[in-house]
Amino acid sequence: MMLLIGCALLLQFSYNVSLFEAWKSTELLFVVKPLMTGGQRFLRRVVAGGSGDGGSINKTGKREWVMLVANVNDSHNRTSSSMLSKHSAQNNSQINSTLQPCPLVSPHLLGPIKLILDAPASLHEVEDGLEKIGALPAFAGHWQPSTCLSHDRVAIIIPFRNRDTHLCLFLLNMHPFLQRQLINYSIFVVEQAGQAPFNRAMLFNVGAVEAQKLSGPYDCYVFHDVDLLPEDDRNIYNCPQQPRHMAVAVNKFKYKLPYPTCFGGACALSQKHFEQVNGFSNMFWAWGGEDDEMSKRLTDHGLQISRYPEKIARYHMHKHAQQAINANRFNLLNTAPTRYDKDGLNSLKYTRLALHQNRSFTWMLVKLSGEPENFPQLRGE
Ligand SMILES: [Mn+2]
Repeated sequence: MMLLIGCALLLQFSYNVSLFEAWKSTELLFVVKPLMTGGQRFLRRVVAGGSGDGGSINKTGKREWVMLVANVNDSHNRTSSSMLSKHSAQNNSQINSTLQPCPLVSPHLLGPIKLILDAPASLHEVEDGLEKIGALPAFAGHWQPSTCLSHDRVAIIIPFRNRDTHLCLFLLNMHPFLQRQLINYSIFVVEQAGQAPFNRAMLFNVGAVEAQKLSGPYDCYVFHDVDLLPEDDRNIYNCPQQPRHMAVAVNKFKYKLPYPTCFGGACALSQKHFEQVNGFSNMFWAWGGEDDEMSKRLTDHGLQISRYPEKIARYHMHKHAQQAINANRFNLLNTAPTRYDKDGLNSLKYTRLALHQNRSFTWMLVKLSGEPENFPQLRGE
């Protein structure tokens, strides 16, 4: 009993320390409020206005972002779930020595699936829904089969900003999907702080690096847009021998691959290949080009892009407004080969401003370095 209390105190303490470090390192003042009472939105943005209520000061002296509070549990529950995950991790490592490898084809696959597309009102609703079907992870969006040993340890990396509803739908659909595939996985949501154009590829780099630090080693990364949902669970979320482009047939493009070198939407890369090509480029701010750069980066390193057939790798993309376009993307693409070895993982600079580990995902807020000076120039098209 004393041991349990000791563990609880220790875990509670380390939780607070990690948050405190985030505060200290950025000199931001956060107020983390327990949310998630009935009907409240799960990702409540506390608009920075008054002193100490979130937000940071940008170069022009304005508060430039709003804090996202993704807290489900009060501190007591957080401690319990941390303990649960620790215990299950111990149990799993004990079980692991006797478990057989999972079957190469999971017996739980359904093939084409009916997606849940009705937006839940809150993360509470998402997690309640997952709990009802036994698909809610114990901690940090991590799950692994208890009856067999998974072949891969997969980190699912989701770049994020202002897409709360899409994230709810992603979690609700993807947890049961991945569990049917008997994947050992964790979901990481990497939110870009500030007002600079979105840098999807750089957020992928950050997510992979942070995943390794937080709960690695991972053999495999699935880099995934938050607005995409796979429609067939034979589309396995692991890393094959060669990098895999996953979002082959998307409703938005009439379920056809738009062009042969396409690498957009969702892709899977092993840790080995990801390191071999120095990760994604960090230089693509605003929409477009970063996926083509990775496509080129892979083939220029002698790798081949693999794909499931169009009838399996089908995706639903939620409708949304077109994002600001990077008018400079073709120039960047043309000159990319000269930068592979200096633009990527080895030049990645960012600050992690906050971290929160929910039951259904790990969320982090990051400030990216090297933001372009003049944002409007990027919106040239
Ligand atoms: Mn989209």
